[in-house]
Amino acid sequence: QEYSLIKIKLVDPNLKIQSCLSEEDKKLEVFLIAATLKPETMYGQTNCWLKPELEYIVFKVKVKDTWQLFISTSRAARNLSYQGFTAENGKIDVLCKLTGTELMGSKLKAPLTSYEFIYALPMLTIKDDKGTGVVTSVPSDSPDDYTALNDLKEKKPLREKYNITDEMVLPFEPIPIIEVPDFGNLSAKTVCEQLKIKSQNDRDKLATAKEKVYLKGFYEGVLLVGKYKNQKVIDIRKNIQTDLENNNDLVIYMEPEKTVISRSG
Ligand code: ZZB
Repeated sequence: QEYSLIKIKLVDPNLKIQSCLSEEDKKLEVFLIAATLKPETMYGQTNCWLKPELEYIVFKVKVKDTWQLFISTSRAARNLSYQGFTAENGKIDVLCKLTGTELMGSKLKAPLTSYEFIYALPMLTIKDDKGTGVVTSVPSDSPDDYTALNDLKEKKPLREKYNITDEMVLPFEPIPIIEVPDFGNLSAKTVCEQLKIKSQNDRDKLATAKEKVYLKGFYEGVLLVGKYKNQKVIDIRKNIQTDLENNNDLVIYMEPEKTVISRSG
């Protein structure tokens, strides 16, 4: 499985990370890396999701001859270490370990979105064993993101639990970026309302919603913004991926198939 990893930059130094770094490494840029199959939706990012209790690591990578710091699960870092990003093949230079909670509320700069800054917010349903453990949020087109963002907007105690201020959540509305026949320009919102999804814990309904918008958006979606405006998503996805990569905002990541242990004999 090939994923695009979107580089989402930490705007302010994180104190815990700073305390782990040498003076030299403190000069490097730090990125959360979000795994996605849909780089064309990056125009609609409103926040970045982290799982509060999950452990993330900060590790050193080289992209196009520039050293930088990436944040992901150690599982993803290990995979990246076999894909030419680290000093030595298969070896990770772990500089710091921290939980999602310790990164919550970080101010971030993400590529392509029209919001100048976005924030790291909690999503409880992130899977530990998929992608990087960092998920970028596109509530216009992803039912999971739409519902999780609404949960945070509607539930003040949930914000308070993770020290999320109103300014990090309330101003952020889904951005219309892709027109999908029958679903309009906020397809996730349309489908979540149709299915009467109440919270991010409505897992079955959310799976149905995802299936509905995924296929139709994939084959029939038309981009409404940016350089490839009015073109079908399926025709220009690769161009957006290449543009982001050339601009140093994206790296390509291969996720190996899960090992199947067969019991024979
Ligand atoms: C941006 C985006 C925009 C996404 C969208 C989806 C949608 P898949 O297809 O099942 O492999 N994701 C990535 N990693 C994780 C994780 N560890 N736990 C939970 N969710 C994760 O799912 C890939 C998508 O799942 C990724 O693409 C990411 O969200 C999320 F408009 O990134 B996506 C209808 C979906 N729309």
